[in-house]
Amino acid sequence: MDRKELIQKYLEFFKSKKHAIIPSASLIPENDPSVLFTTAGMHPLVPFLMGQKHPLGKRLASVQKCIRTSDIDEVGDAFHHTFFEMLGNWSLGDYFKKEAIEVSFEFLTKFLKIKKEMLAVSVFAGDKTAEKDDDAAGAWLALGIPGDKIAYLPKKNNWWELAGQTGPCGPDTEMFYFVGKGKPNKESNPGTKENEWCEIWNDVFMQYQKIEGGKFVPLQQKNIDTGMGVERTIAILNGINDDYLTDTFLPIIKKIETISGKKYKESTKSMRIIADHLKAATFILGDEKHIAPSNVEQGYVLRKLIRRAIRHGKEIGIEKNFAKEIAKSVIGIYSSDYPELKKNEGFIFEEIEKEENKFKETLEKGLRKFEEMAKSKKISGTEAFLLYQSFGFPLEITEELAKEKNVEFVKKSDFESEFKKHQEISKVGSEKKFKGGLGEVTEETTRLHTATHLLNEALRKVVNKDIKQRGSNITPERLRFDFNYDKKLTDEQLKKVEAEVNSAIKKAMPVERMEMTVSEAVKQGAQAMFTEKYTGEVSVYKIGNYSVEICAGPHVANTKELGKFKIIKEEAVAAGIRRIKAVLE
Ligand code: ALA
Repeated sequence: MDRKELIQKYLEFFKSKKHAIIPSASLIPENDPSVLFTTAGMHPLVPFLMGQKHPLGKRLASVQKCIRTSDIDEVGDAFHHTFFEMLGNWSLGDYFKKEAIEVSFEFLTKFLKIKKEMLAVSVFAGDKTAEKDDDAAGAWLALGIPGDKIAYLPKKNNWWELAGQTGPCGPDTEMFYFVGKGKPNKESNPGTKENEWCEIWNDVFMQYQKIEGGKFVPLQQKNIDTGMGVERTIAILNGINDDYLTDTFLPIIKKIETISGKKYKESTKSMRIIADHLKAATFILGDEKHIAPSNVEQGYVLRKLIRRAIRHGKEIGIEKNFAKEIAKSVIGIYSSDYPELKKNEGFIFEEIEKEENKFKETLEKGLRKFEEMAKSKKISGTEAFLLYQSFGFPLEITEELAKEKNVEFVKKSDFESEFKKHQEISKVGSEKKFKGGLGEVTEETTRLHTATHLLNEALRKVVNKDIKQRGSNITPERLRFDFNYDKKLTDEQLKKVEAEVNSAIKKAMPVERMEMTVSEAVKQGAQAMFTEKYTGEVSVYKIGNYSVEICAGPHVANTKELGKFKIIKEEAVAAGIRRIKAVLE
């Protein structure tokens, strides 16, 4: 069975069980700045698990693109990935534990035709928070899973919540396939012989909410949240104990073999890291949010992934640029299901190659510097920070080099504190940037604020419809506006933008303030910076029929109050981010 067939079977099966199929959401969570990436199919569904009504009903299913950076160190083995696809089905206060387990079992044994003898499960062992899950175990026993194949495990294994967050959570039951030699022994299960079992599916019984302070309170509705890893399931269905040899990876591995002239068998770990990291990078770049490599947030994860892949490319003897070729092969596998990859192909190729060139400039020198530092057989956090700052080595690369060369890492915490200092400096910068100058409300700043909304819209009209605000800062003298765009604006484009704003000003449009929920605002086409967190009603400013934005204000009452708009500067601030400074005369 191949990837497409599994996805199709899963979605059709759940459709037949009256589930509505929902599309994969963006890899960058909407309105949730506390996590960088969508890590599970439930992530976009949090409000609905908390009780909000979903427009498509109480039963949903999807295949969701996910990024999990917590497993980044494990990448290199046969089953761990930073990017993966998750199949999931949800009950929003509809069916619960027994039915969810029965449906999972039916799909595994009847539709995927997995033999019962090859399956084992784990259930929650119980603690102060919730009791031992005898109900789940009972449901498995009733379906014919023998008692010795049911492992009772603690919270660490059988409890699911979004890492580090408050929100819906609960005990779970996990389903495993036997990947040991021959047939499973009587005493083997995921508790006793962990290495013989590969987890393929997780049914979470979401009946609690984790609140501030780490306490758990019952949710008003009992939900089911499940997740099945596409790559792993395909591997076991084909009797291969290696995800990288399934159709989700094989074309990429083959491409790496051709480019390097080496065999997968000999360079397994490096090839897996290259394939995984550049697949994840291609998906992040290809997401509609247009994230480019940088030193903060998602951009930094992207940078780490690309750079680590480039380092491993060098390790297996690749001299020329190769990242773009790998991205092409990723797009080849996935673009029919994720059209955004094809649509953003130009951006993906340009950014991945730019990052590769940039890192290659310092990689050689950085490796020499590392060798020099490593002579003492010790490397310190401060030295690692120097490698980061001067040669662009993310900590993970230095750590990996140290491990490979048997060099001891001492006081790694020094790296973290230096890095934090560095990040705090940029955070202070970004806080200032996002404040929008509201600390100082004067007639001038109010006028410039309204002009910023007009500029935001004008850029989309005149330059590119995908432009989005990435930051703004207003002083009484000028406005500053940051947005995503990967090229310098030409003089002609700048003139057009200026003229567009001035013509909007001349239309003497009224500026109206309204209050509504974020989803209503989005429905009305409101612009919003996704990094902001909104709860409840938000304030929305509408300028005639020209612009709608979620914004705290303040604004003038009519655009005719603005006078003449003039751009004084256009420059780059980071990869893929441009800045315009403008004044009102
Ligand atoms: N949200 C659950 C998981 O990711 C299903 O395992």
